[in-house]
Amino acid sequence: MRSLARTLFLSFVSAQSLLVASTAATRAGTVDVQMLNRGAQGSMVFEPDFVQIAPGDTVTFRVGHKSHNAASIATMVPEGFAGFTGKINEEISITFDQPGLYGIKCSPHYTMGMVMVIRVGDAARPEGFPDPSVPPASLKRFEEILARSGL
Ligand SMILES: [Cu+2]
Repeated sequence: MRSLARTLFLSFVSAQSLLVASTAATRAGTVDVQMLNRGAQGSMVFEPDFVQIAPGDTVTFRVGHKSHNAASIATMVPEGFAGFTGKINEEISITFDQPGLYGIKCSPHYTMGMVMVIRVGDAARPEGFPDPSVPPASLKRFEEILARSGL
């Protein structure tokens, strides 16, 4: 953030929200997700595996461990979303303009349940989310993520 914009931004936020923002290690509009062999939720995970953002925010997928990628699941994105497929070990940044729920997978570890959910705006859980035809381990993890997130 440039200094003028930062000054303007800082003048509008309270000390408390500043503390929260610095604790979460995020800056406005961007969220980092690590692709990991092992994390707090088990093996082969995106961390965090649930991200809540506002329309126009960006998610950056980071190479925490090697041999992963991030790709949208065609049957688990809002209608009209173009979709994306990162290469293995590629750090990609995706900006989400359209409100809704997005299912994201790691292609090589899809059958091992390496998936996550991005919620843009205050969208409700749509019918058919998660897609019941995704690999069983991924379906199980989607249900866990959604239950934990109250969706
Ligand atoms: Cu993976």
